[in-house]
Amino acid sequence: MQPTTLDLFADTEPQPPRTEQIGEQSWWLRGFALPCVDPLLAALDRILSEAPLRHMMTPGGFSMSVATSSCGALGWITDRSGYRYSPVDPLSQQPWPAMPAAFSDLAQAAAAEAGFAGFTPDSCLINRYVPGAKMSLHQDKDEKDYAEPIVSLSLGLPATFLFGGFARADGTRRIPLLHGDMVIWGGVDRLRYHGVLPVKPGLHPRLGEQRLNLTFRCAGSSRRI
Ligand code: MD3
Ligand code: FE
Repeated sequence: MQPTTLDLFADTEPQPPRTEQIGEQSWWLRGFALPCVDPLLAALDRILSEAPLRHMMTPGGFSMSVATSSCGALGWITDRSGYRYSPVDPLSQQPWPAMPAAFSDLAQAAAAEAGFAGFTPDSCLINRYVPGAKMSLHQDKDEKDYAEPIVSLSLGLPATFLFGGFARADGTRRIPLLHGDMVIWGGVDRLRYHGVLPVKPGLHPRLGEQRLNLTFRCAGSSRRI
């Protein structure tokens, strides 16, 4: 047997842990989605052909730098009258595309790793960042049941995620999210402030000049009675 240089490194270099706890009930699963990227992207293409990405208007009248769409029973929307979940895509005035099993199965598997067994999302928000696009610090408060976690999947270009505290002015931790990474945010961490720094220019081998982020949510009433 003639070991290659790669084999030697694989055997001797200490590997960073693939799972990292970043909050009391928040977990970063590096590369968790890598084995299923192909079916995910195929399903995503079908969804975006039905419900294209668009730059929504905030209640304050600014166009978001991130382009968004959704699938599942509910989709997150914003316009001059506010933020909310809607069963209908305002562009097509039709229901959002159904959530593919490839999405909900992956989200459920990731949530289970973080101790949230049986997670059944009814909404997937799709965010596209081109270089320069960002998301300012905010809390996710439009979902009905904060006992349900939010599960995120990052694809394409890297981004620096800001994980904050419970007040806007609290300090933030910077988390470098890569293609295939997933994060689960639940329980006591569910209402933390968070955001994304402007995405740096670059070309991802699979997705080109963009970062896609999918967040799986239970937006409607809780599945727990
Ligand atoms: C932490 N999206 O769509 S996902 C959003 O990368 C959003 O596109 C970011 O924030 C993105 O609302 C971050 C990760 C995320 C989502 C919800 C959270 C992190 C969270 C809720 C509480 C704490
Ligand atoms: Fe958010």
